Amino acid sequence: MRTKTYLSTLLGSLLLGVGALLFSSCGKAKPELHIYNWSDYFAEDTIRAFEKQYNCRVVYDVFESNEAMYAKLKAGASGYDVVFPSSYQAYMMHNEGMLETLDHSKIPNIANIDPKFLKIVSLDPSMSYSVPYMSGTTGIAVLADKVGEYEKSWAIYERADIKGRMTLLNDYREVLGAALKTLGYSINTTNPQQVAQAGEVVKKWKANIAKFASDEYKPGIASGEFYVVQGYSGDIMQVMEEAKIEYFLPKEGFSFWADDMVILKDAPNKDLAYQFINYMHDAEVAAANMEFTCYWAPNKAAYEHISEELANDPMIFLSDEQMDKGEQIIPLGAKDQIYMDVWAKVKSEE
Ligand code: N2P
Repeated sequence: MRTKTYLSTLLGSLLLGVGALLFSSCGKAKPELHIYNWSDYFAEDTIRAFEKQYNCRVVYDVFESNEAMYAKLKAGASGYDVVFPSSYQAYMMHNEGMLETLDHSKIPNIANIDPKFLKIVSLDPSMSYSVPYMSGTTGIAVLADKVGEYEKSWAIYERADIKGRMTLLNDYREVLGAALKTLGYSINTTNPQQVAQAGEVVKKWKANIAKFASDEYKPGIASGEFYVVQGYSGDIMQVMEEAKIEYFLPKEGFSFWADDMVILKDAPNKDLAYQFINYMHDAEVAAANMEFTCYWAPNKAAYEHISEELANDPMIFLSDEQMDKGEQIIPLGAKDQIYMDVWAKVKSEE
């Protein structure tokens, strides 16, 4: 009995050893690409198709704001290869030496990038450290059935009759920016008095909202929990059919933005990162991502592959007139602190 046990143990170990040998020689683990991105930002098949084509595994983590993403990276989170900051955040990260200078020979598809985008939106028109991914607007979505008559204005947040049914983004530049617009100021002012005034406006709005939310607003309005939300155009469009949702760009002005793809300087798998960025600007891949996300991928080769409906959607391709009412959030360097201080006060005060 003892001998039998000993023998079977020996046999077991031998088999395990052979197995390990086999695994290490033939079953080599696949290379991994670590992505850090906003949620709901790829078509359903994008990642799977990339994994198949490049025989790799993609690990996809999400963040809900530039601030949260940046804080995590600064706190020492390493291991990410490709990150998707908004352009102003990418600019700041580049200034801090966090980003790889891009080798264009490894991204031939950047020839597809729409020059119009580079001219009017990009903060890095030579794409030296970033490649644009998507662009959209930040506006207001309402459940018309619940809200009744309303004006297309940020003043909707003053409505005490729908108190507790509204949300604002959990994003200091977007929320203070909206308040600055209602006061007739630039979204990028560095005048401390103007930002302080905007803080007072947000405090009034805060009394009527359920919460500051950057991800929850979407299922919240789709399910009818929230009636008015500040949100991103494409994310609202993705759920528009689930409920009677209307989206508008407030008359006082709004922000438009772009999110970019960057490679971190300490990225463990730079080759795969380049392949991924290049893949995202394949005309058909970019078109599929546009159809799903309902944002503008500034890829001129993709425009031929999108549906007529999308191509003619004024929420995706803004008219020049609308564009004039929007303002892009730009980096403010050290003056950013003015906003952060006011925001911290708004958030902490009852
Ligand atoms: C993606 C939302 C990204 C918008 N779901 C913010 N730049």
